Amino acid sequence: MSAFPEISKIQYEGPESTDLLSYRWYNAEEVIEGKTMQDHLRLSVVYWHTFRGTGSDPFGAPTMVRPWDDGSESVENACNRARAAFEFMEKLGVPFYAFHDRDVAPEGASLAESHANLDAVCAVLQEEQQRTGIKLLWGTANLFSNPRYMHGASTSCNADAFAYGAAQVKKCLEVTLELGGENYVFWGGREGYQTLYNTDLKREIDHMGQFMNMAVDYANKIGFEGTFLIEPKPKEPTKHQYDSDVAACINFLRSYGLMERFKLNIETNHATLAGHTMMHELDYAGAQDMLGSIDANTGDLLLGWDTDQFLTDNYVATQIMLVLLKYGGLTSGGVNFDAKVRRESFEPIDLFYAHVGGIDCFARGLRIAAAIRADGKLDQFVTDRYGSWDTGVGADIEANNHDFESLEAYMLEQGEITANVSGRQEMVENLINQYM
Ligand code: XUL
Ligand code: CO
Repeated sequence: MSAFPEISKIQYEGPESTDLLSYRWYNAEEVIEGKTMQDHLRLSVVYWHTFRGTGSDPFGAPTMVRPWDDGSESVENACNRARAAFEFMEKLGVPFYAFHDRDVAPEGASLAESHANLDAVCAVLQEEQQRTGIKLLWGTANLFSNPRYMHGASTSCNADAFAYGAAQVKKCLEVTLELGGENYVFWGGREGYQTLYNTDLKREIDHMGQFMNMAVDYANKIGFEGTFLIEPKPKEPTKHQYDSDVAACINFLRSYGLMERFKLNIETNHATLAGHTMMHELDYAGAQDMLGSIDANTGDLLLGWDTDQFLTDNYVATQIMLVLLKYGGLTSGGVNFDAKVRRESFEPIDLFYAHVGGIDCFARGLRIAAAIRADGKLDQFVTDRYGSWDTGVGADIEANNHDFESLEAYMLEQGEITANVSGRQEMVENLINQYM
């Protein structure tokens, strides 16, 4: 039985199309900078929002109408939901999906029962992956919803919560391996604090380092070769999340000897909550060779929380794609739509409008970024701006042929620095506008 009988496969119809259920910019097989759009973007649908989102909020009950879902926590319902999810992804034409253990399968009355539920649903996921060719971008364990994790998992004051979390991640790694997942994500759910008065910060972060090292050891033991990704977020649900931004995550990974096996999964709305632009977070990660994957969404300018909306802003998508192309693109990562339809957009067809728009926004961003790069004016401007480092004293400093003494001698002789040149921010912003 079809979950979306009124929808046929979304087609690329080109920029002239006015059909809101067609792609105007996303043409999967079209080659840009030597790679197909599909391979550049590696689009992915998230299970949690798209198939478990109910529209409930702190002020009201669920609104979503999902005819394929009987609302129960049964394994049978979970299996039917999985089939609906694959029909959705197939009609959208996306190559990947991502899940938490507890979104795809219901939590049981015991850990053993939860493991068994996950195995049962995974058999259906496996079947559907084979039927459609859709692959798992990443798996992750939900270590934040159950009340046992109220103080966190790996950073909990309760050692048993650490142990339970370890057991859950162990199983989730096995399942991710079985389903051929290309990455494994850690988003630090409740790994943070509400007040430092009751918190042993050093002990908690040390525990998190130990937990991640155990995950790497177990992955090596079972032959999971995928990339581990940490997803930075500064707050919500805790006042301060330890993985607060890209720089904090890199510092954590370096401190605990995890740089080899980890990269970052960077989310737009998390970046803005941290007081950064997405472009900043991506560029910082890229500069450290830590760019792994992106959770594609956006916040709302006037709301200070994680609204997880679908991105429709061509400027932000262009900025994202400019940075991704600069650092050689996504490797094992993807553009993962960690975004949800609004509570008022409660009909199944809204899931299509949302994803088609989000996909087209990224496809357009890719096209614009590639045009900017092909034109070369922006690159040339940046290259010229740093020209003083290509010859003379600049080149000598970069080659480590100077120290404070030799630079003092140089400047005493030179007297004053060569004249500065304008940064031309307004001109550069106008230049970007020429491509939009
Ligand atoms: C929470 C968030 C998560 C992670 C996966 O803000 O983004 O959904 O992406 O746990
Ligand atoms: Co996310």
